[in-house]
Amino acid sequence: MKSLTSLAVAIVAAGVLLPSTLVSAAEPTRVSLKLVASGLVEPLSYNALPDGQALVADQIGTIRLIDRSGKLAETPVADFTSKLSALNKNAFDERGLLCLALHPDFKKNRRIFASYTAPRRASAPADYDCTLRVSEFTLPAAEPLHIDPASERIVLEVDKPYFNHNGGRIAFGPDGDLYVSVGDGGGPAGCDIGNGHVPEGNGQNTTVLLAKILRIDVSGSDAARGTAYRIPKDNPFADGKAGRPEIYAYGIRNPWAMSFDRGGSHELFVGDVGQARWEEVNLIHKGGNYGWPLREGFDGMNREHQELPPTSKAERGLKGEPLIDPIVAYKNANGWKGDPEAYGICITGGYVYRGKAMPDLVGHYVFGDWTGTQGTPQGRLFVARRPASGTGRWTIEPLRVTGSGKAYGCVAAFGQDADGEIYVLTNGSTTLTPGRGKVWKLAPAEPVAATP
Ligand SMILES: [Ca+2]
Repeated sequence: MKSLTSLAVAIVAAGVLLPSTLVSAAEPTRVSLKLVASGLVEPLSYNALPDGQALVADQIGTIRLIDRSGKLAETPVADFTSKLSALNKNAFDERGLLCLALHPDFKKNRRIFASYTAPRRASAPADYDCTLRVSEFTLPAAEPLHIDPASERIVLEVDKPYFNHNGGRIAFGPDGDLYVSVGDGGGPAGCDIGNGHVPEGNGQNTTVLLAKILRIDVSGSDAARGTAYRIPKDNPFADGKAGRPEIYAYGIRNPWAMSFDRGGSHELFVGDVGQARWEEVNLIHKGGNYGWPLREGFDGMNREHQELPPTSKAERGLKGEPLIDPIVAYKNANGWKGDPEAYGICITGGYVYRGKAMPDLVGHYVFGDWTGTQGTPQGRLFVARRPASGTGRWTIEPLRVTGSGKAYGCVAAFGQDADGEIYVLTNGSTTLTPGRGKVWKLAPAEPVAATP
């Protein structure tokens, strides 16, 4: 049982009582990272195949195979480079090949889904940046494994005004439907403000697909709607009257990343990248409004001065619906300079651990932060522990990495295999620079050498 004494310590700032990050006072849990693959640029998706091999998607547009012996094959399984919007070379970018998802019946149908940023489509405003696209491919079983890029079937497209805040994570739910995370559209001002943003923010505007979690049924197309997918009948706005029928939940800023718990009640977890003050994890419920850009973390939001304490704290959305709190929020070092509890600047959502190697983590949510400090590759790893009551706020603890995997760099994404073990996908720099991307497997701490 974790000590409760450190919980709910209120911080007085600008005369407003702010809820604190919930940090366990316990000694950090020690883990290690075992190197699985290196020589990538920025791996963003790790997908275990049923035959014991795995696919790794690199942001620059390639999908590569890790074979049964653990070797990363040189020849890509697929090369989508020519499908992508232009990327910033040797510089920071949020565009590219973002995520892969195997169909729940992959063993039988070999269907595989990919999300990536494509060039701006002709129907989008001329000053928009790119298109977030979800496509389907087939991975023939014949070895060497190869996806023919020409076999693409475009499933869904969302116009993006700016290069950042794509979201772009995809995952199949226990219901067999495909969930898609979409960011608020981005822009230099942040705060859900700018070209392609409405005054109330895309987060609160249910007539657009930006700043949402979407749910679609990819078992067939819908001729009446002219879509390559169907709308699940119980989607919150399925009739299209009060919002786009694809929407499952809303009020989300930049959902990076999204995962279903393999065990328990298969809850949906989303790490929502914050603006300047709070990074958060949300448990997503159907129809839920998660507050952005009216709220950040457990707090209100100051959209004119993002790093300053909030000027107001909205309790309800525009339809009068309650705004749902995250289960975890931690301080962003940009808004809380020098604060020892400002753990990072950009959350990287992970997975609920369901493996065997670390019994202490089972049922708890392992995640990270891109980097503790802007511009330096110093990511962080954490575990958020489920409250004993089952509901409410979770506690957050740093995971201390011991041994040779210590200098893992930026935490770009996570993966999980069929055994529930977790993979950490890293970039040794903050830019798309060749050769610095690695895949690691989360493992128990290496034994500490006895000191004389
Ligand atoms: Ca929120």
